[in-house]
Amino acid sequence: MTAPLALTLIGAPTDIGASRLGAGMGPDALRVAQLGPALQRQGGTVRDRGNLAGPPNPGGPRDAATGLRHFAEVLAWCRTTHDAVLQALQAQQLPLLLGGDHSLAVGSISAVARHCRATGQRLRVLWLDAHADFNTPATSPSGNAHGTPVASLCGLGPPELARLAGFAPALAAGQLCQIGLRSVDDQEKHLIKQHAIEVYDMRAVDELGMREVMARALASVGADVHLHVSFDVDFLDPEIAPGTGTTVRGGPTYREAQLCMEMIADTGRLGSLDIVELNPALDVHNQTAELVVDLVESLFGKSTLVKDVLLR
Ligand code: HAR
Ligand code: MN
Ligand code: MN
Ligand code: MN
Repeated sequence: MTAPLALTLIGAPTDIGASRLGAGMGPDALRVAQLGPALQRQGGTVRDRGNLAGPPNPGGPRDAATGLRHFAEVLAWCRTTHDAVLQALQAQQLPLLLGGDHSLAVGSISAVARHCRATGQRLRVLWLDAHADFNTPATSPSGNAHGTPVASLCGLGPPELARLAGFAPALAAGQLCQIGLRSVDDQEKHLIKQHAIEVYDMRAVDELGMREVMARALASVGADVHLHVSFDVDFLDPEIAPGTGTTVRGGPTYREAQLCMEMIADTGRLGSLDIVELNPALDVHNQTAELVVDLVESLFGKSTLVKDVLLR
């Protein structure tokens, strides 16, 4: 993108879809870690529109009707997120959703899908996560909505979520690529196979290396593509990123994560971003938020290449 980036930060302070509390403090942890100034240093103009408002987390068991925990509140947060992200896109802004848990991605990605349909851009979604988030209420072992957003976006599960974009499915299977998976429930594996989702799990990262994984994931990203990145902080190895609710060991290292972000930046097609599942209550001295800011700087073009300095 050649025009200077105009970024909008949208805080969604909720842990409505998770079982552990604390992801609602994610937006402020990112602000404390100086996300806005870091992005400004990458040449963007940054507008922080503050935090969205939504219902508190009532806790409690699954609803009998939907099979999800406090479905009404999840839906309210996703609707509000959808509207804020769509508004930013329509104002030619690049929205950064600061979660909050990953159920919010139904809201953000539905808005991006709607925007792409209106503008004729091709949408590509990179889902960086230890988990597939492909459960439906019927397959979910927990009833937690943060384990279900990919299924909703693929048209499964409660229609109020699946139809948030105004059409369903919001995403065709070919538009989605998942990277970093290492904790996938058996029934999710069946759904991934059935929908022929492009997946690079950690075994693929081990065998191919992050460079080849990203080359494949980004191969179809040309000038007509709007690239959305949905970055679940538990994508990262817990040794470097302890501040998230559902850590799974064996994730990308610092260097692998940097390369992942740099190769996305190199496409110049990043159009929207979710940063989700950061949980400062589980962190030590906000180090995970600081790491995320460091990686997001790379995602927006910060280069540590010696060659780039010499050529400038
Ligand atoms: N698959 C499990 C479930 O559905 C765990 C989901 C883990 N949650 C996340 N999402 N952090 O990425 O409950
Ligand atoms: Mn997730
Ligand atoms: Mn996850
Ligand atoms: Mn766009």
